[in-house]
Amino acid sequence: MTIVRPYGDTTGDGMVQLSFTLPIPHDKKAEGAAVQLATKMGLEPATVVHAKQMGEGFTFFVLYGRVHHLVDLNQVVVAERDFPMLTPKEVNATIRSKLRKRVSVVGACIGTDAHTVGIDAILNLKGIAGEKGLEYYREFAVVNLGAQVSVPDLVERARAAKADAVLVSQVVTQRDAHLHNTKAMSAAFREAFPPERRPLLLVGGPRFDELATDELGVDRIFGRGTTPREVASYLVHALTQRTALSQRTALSQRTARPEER
Ligand code: B12
Repeated sequence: MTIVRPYGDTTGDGMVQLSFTLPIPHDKKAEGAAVQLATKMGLEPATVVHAKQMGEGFTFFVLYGRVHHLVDLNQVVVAERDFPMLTPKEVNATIRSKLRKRVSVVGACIGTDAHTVGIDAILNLKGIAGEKGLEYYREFAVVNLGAQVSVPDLVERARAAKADAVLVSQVVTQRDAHLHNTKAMSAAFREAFPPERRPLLLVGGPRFDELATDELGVDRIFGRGTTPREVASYLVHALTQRTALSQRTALSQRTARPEER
């Protein structure tokens, strides 16, 4: 089955639930306004199932209604995982055999963002979802700079730690802060390092589009529900590929005939 539609009470009935806030006090007219908005968005018929005033002059709504849209699964584009998931043991063994040095990782929340729980979940020993963070892996050397780190500081700390990878978390998305901060961060690293020496740039947070790597100038974007093992597996994959590429380049330069050099 490649065409699907939402399900509420009976299979394929098209029923969905939608929530939003309007900047008006809660009364009958506000509920009518909510229905009007939902109808314009394609819910037909739309019903208010929950409305609650949130402070003065704002109302939060939940509406339930039918949409007629179909989803074509053949046209769904997502960032598929294109690297193998490794166990911690395999990660450590691959680093030892293929990279032959510990992998230096520097992480931070940048800008004014103080939401450190996400980056801590990935880096700290404690980890998340039953998985230990990167500090648990013998072959990762982890520096976690915590909250509200400026981009120039991050660049300097990455340089001092000879970082192979920089992991940045951005949770606050107000006025697209996460996008602006990430672009500023990737531009600063590109300016500060020659391409072959620039650390891998990973950014994560619950509201990123994982397909936006080119636009943001980063190597990989990790979204909601990321686990440390996924990040460790990606790092091993990307760094071993990078090392293999630079070894091939060095070899071809050495074996090139003098007139080609
Ligand atoms: C806890 C929390 C706080 C705590 C943060 C404590 C701390 N040390 O982190 C405190 C109370 C300080 C706080 C403050 C604020 N908060 Co707050 N906070 C939350 C809350 C409830 C949970 C966030 C969280 O911890 N999630 C759990 C972690 C594990 O999930 P995660 O961050 O998504 O991380 C995972 C993935 O995204 C990914 N990941 C994340 N980063 C990275 C990085 C890399 C490199 C990788 C690989 C992966 C990765 O992996 C993680 C593990 O799976 C959310 C609401 C919510 N329910 O989500 C609001 C929320 C994030 N906060 C919000 C706001 C507005 C604020 C304040 C501005 C409020 C205010 N007016 O003061 C301040 C801002 C402070 C600041 N300067 O940043 C809004 C953000 C809205 C927006 N989209 O911009 C939210 C969504 C609440 C809301 N609905 O309004 N907050």
